[in-house]
Parts: sequence; C-alpha cells; structure tokens
Amino acid sequence: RTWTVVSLVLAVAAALLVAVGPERASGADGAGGRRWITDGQGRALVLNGLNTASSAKSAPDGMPWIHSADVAREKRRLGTNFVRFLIQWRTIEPRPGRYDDRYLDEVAARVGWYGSRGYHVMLDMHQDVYGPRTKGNGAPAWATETDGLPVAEQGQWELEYVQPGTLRAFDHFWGTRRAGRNLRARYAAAWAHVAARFAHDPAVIGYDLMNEPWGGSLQGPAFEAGPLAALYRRTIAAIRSVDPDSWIFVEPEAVSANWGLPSGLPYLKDPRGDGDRARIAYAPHLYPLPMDLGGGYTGGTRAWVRRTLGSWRAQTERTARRLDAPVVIGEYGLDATRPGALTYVAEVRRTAERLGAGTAYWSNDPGPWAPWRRSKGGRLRATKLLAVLDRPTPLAVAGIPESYGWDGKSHTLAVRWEGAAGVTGGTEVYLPERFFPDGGRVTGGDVVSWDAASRVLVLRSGPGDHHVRITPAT
Ligand code: IDC
Repeated sequence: RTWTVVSLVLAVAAALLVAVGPERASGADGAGGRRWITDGQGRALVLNGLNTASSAKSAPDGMPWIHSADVAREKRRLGTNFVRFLIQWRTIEPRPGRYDDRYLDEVAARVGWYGSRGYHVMLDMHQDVYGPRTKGNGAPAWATETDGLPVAEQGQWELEYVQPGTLRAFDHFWGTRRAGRNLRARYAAAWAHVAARFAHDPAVIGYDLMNEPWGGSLQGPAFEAGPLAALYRRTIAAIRSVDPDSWIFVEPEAVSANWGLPSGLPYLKDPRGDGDRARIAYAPHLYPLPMDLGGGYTGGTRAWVRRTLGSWRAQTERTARRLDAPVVIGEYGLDATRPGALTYVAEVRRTAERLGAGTAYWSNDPGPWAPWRRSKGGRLRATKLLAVLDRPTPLAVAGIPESYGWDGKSHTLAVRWEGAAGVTGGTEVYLPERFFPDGGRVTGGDVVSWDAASRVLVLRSGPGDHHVRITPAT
C-alpha cells in the first residue's frame, strides 16, 4: 500500500512538473518589484538563518537543545540574522483554555538570546503528523480526535500523514467531517495568547501560523482556499486584536508546494490594510521529492531536482504575487553527506537570491543535516555544510533591492538597490572570513564602517541607484 501511495504521488508530481514547465517559465530574474520585510529603519531585510530546533518537538518542556553560547557560536560562524524558532500548541495550551505562561517565559528567554545578538525571530507553530497522539508532534492530546482509528509507524515519517488515525484527526480539526468541537477557534485563541506575549518584543519579527498544513481527506486547492484560508483569516484577526504590527507568515499545503507544484492559497487581507500597510508574508518550504525519498543531487535525480527548483520558483512567485507578500523559505535542507548535497544547498541559496527571499535551513540540530555534529567527546564540530551556509550576503538593504547575490566563481558579492525616502542607516553586508580574510574591496559605493569581529560592512545609501560590487581585499 505504501508503495502504491508513493508511486501515485510520484506520477502526479511528474505530470504536474511537465505541465508547469521548465525554469524559463519563471519570468524575469531579479528581486525587483516585490514587497519586502523591513526593519525599524525601513531597510529591506534579507533574512538568513536556521531552524531551531527539531529537538524541541519531543522535549517534554518543548525547549530546543541550545544554550545561549550556541547562539553566539552560530552568529560567529555563520553570520546569520534570522531564526525560525519552533513552538508547539501542546506546550502552549496543555489543557483547553489553560495557557502555560511559564513555557512562554522560557521561549522568551531564548528569543532574548537571539535578540541580544541582532537576530530576528520567527515563531513557528510546528506540527508534523498532527500531534503526539498520532505519532507526530504539535497538537495537544485533548485536541486529537482519531475515533479510535490506528496510526501505524512507517519507515518514512511523512507516510504517517496518510494513516487512518492521522487523517481523521486532521478532518476533525478542520471540521470537514461533522460539526464537532471547534478546534480552529481554540487554535486561533492560542495564537492570540502567544502574540499578546510577544507583540512588543522587538526581536520577534512575526508568526508562522502552522507548519506544513495538511488537509486530511480534503486536498489541494479545495483545502487551501477552503478550511486552511478560513483558519488563517480567523487567526490573523485574533492576532491583530492584540498585535497590530508583527508579520504573519502563511504556508501553503506542504505536500505539493514543497515539490514545486501550484498552491491554491488565496489573498489574505490584513486588518492593518492592503498594499504597503499589510504585513502578511509567504513562507513555503522547499523539499524536492526525489530528495525527500533519499536521493542525492546526482545523475537523473539531479536533473529532476533542477526542474523542481525551476517550477518551485515559478510557483512561489505566482503565489507571492497573488498574496502580495514577501517570501521567506521557512525550510530547506537535507542529509548534507549525500552525494551532491552541498551543490544543491548552494543552488537553493542562489534561487533564494534571485527571488529576493529569506531562508531558514532545516535545521540546527547537530547531525548529518546540520552545519555541525557532536564529536564523541560531546563538542560541536563543523561539518562540510558549514562552509556552504556561511555565504556572503546582504543582511539589510537601505532602500528597495533590485538584485543581489554571491558569485562563487568570481568571488563577487553584487548588491543593487534604489535609495528610498524615509529609510535610515546604511546597507549591511556580511563578508565571511573564509572568502574575505582581509575584508572587502568595494566598487561603486562608499564604506561607512567595517567590523572585523561581526564581519559586517556598512555601505552608504541615499537617493538614486546604487550598484555595489564587493570582492576580497588583498
Ligand atoms: C523532521 C526531523 C526528523 C523527525 C521528523 C518528524 O528532521 O528527525 O523525525 O521531522 O518529526 C519537514 C518538517 C520537519 C522535518 C523536516 C525533515 O517540517 O519537521 O523534520 N521536513 O524531514 N518537512 C519536510 C521535511
């Protein structure tokens, strides 16, 4: 049965990839013409970071494995400015209507570890396979209704999504089977409780409403435009009643969008207003199917993955336009010891640069997927992935970005932007030591400052077009 499901999915995916066409369908290159998440000085943020952490899913207290010193290490070694921080409904609302504020205090303490080092924190209400009662994580037991149907453990965890008990729990959550308890109302209220706690925390940039939503027995656009959009609208309204300003990140249904297939998510109105007032962002994941199934980035798999990257980008641009939303890739990642994996990660970063999208790599948990692993003595050691994730990048652009990106062949970081009224401060770029041991040589712009410790170079901005190229100083 498992393999029937897998082959069916593969066949549908292949057919759709052919239907949506090759990379060229994605239109003009460049980050121009889209909306940006801005900081307090009006600068466009290029969010660059990791997910923290998968370990939080199963920890009884819901906390990730990190200590404050691990955040310091991440900053030092990767120059990141962003974290997608996992929280769970089960720990927020252990009993219906009863919130655990001590849990939120612990979350706030960790947000502080990041915030004090200049990070922007996205709180991600994580779930996989609904909740612990269905062999997953996320939802509390009291909100899990399986009608006694089983969930058999599968070798590939994603396949637990199609187990009878899991499907039923989702159907009851979405209310698509029968009118029962309104769990969506509880979910939105839990979010409002979280948002009230973090509304005035300057480190928190916003909220990722639900990790990888799954429709249960209702799938595709009928799910995304139906119960999913309804939950998002309800939750957006609940959050806005306590937090008018934070960004709200929405995800498409993962099974399909992760693989480069279209999303049916509709425009979601922000009570703040439309256009530049709105703060709704799109946060899809990127996991090409052949790699989900354990393939590397080689041979025929590589060709398929490249095609997926092209259609993923085209579909993401299309959905982001419909939502009038900036884009953050909330997850991408793989076992980085697989053949071609490092090339793949660099390809994703290039894709993100072309899209003008932020990225959060999955994940920071030490191991083969991560930029570090634990040695036998318990110390963290860099993996080969670290050098790929430690990529030169702008962090904040003082105006409207037109394009930016690192060219690993010519060792050039190019950043183009147009100065904009009301934006203060300079454009900040991160220049890793591995490529810029003696700092950067700037053409087409003026250096305001260079900090060799944080490896952040600040460039003067102002009105007009800026076209800056930075190469290693010699
Ligand atoms: C994975 C973890 C893995 C865990 C599994 C189920 O890496 O150890 O067993 O979750 O909890 C996602 C999910 C993210 C997954 C990740 C990698 O959002 O939770 O983490 N992934 O499989 N979607 C696609 C991939």
